[in-house]
Amino acid sequence: MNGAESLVKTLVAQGVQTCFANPGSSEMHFLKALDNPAMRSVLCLFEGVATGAADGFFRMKGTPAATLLHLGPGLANGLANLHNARKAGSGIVNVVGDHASHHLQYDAPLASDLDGIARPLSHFLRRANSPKSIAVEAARTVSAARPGKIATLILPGDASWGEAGEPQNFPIEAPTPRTPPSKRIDNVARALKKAEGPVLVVLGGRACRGEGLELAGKLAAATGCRLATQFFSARIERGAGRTPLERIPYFVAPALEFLKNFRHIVTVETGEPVAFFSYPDSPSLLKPEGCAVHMLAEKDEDGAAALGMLLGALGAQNIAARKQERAEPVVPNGKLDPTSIALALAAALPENAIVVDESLTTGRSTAGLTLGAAPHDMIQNMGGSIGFSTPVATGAALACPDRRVICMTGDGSAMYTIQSLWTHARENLDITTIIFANREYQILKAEYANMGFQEIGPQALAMMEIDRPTIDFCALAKGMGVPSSRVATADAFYRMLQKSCAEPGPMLIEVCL
Ligand SMILES: Cc1ncc(C[n+]2csc(CCOP(=O)(O)OP(=O)(O)O)c2C)c(N)n1
Repeated sequence: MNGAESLVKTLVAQGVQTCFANPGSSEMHFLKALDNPAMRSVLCLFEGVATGAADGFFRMKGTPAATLLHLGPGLANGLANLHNARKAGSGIVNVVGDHASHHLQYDAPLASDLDGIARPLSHFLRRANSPKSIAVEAARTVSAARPGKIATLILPGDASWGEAGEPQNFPIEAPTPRTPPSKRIDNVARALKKAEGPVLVVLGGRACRGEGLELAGKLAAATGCRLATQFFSARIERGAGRTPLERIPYFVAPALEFLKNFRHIVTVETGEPVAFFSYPDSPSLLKPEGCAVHMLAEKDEDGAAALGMLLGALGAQNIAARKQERAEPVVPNGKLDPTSIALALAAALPENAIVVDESLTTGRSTAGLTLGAAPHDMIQNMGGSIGFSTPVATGAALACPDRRVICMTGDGSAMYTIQSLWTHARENLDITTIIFANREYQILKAEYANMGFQEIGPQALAMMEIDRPTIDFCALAKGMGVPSSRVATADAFYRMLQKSCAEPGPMLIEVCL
């Protein structure tokens, strides 16, 4: 058995059975080893698609997938979506091919400071120096990724082709989230008991779903506190029958307005609200003066356990959780705008859908309209690097083949990683990609005004408009094997969305705004 075979067998034995790949010459032995029925290999036509897909896979499955990337440049192409994954707490195992050790000294064209490129975004970084130790290194890499970290294994050619030891079949323990200290929980309980004025509980991480969400709903019912998330969350379970979470607005002025009356903010697996960007004369921290912040659970702690302990300390374990009622669906007609789009989405969302949201200006202010829709998961971009949604949808669809994925993206964002569509078609994934085609970087126009500029000059404007030439998304979809439709009214959008959800396989809807 060579090193590459030992590596793939170890990955499989450690539970990593999906690999998003964009290979090159240095990974030929790994490719040969991927011919293993226990490993699903998915070709991505750009590394940013591979890393984003691995992010989406982890967000839905909770266990890491692998990526296969080609030396420093291949990894560098994937870094932006690794950044987003890192911020979302997604675990990923990157296998990055490198030249054979003896070849590195000659500075061949693809030689680079690969370790240097990998280090800033990898929580864990190893170089497999010997085929004999590759299995142990691979098992350690998986174990490092499992709790939601970026783990990178550099695979030199000679470690791939050399004679290896046995695969690592016994799992190496991955640490579980820490339980918060009870003293801290008691302090928060005491503060809440004597709190004067409104309390906001801000949830992040795993606390936005499952047991954590249910317990937060109990806390809201018991204490009357309000529940919210930051503007972006890694994954929220929402919709009818679930505890509803408000969303702290994106822009500083409405965020300050939203927060202004709270005297206490309790944070669970997240930090206190911070502005996405800084602006002249505007604060970075958004809490009002005199508001106390109580950290109930840190990002890597068990937020559900913390909420359970808090309910215990308040004697409120048995109360019924606050829940969202089903909203009567309203099928909109006429003009397409953020409200009619959100109503169409709410009416058409199938039970248990996964919504990947990169809708930017088209969807950000109207997400509340889908709170009473059928239960669904919502995935958002935690790292702010656009081009995240179509790759993440790819991974989410592979993680949950029995669920429809709705991927909403601005046209500008879509163009970063449009190659995802080809993988949607090749793998016949149940993904509806909705492109909000306003032919501009609209958010940047708002940000330009937020900086206090009254007028936009022609050169600046040209940097924020993507209309000359007009991008034909239906043609792009056709070229990559995805059926598509263009809609210009709210009712046509609703009908097309519904149709796409009823039929298997991918579909693209270009929404002309
Ligand atoms: C990697 C990266 N490059 C650039 C940006 C800056 N940026 C933020 S939003 C945006 C444009 C988004 O346009 P679009 O997706 O069409 O949404 P719209 O604002 O029109 O709703 C850009 C370029 C970014 N966030 N990430």
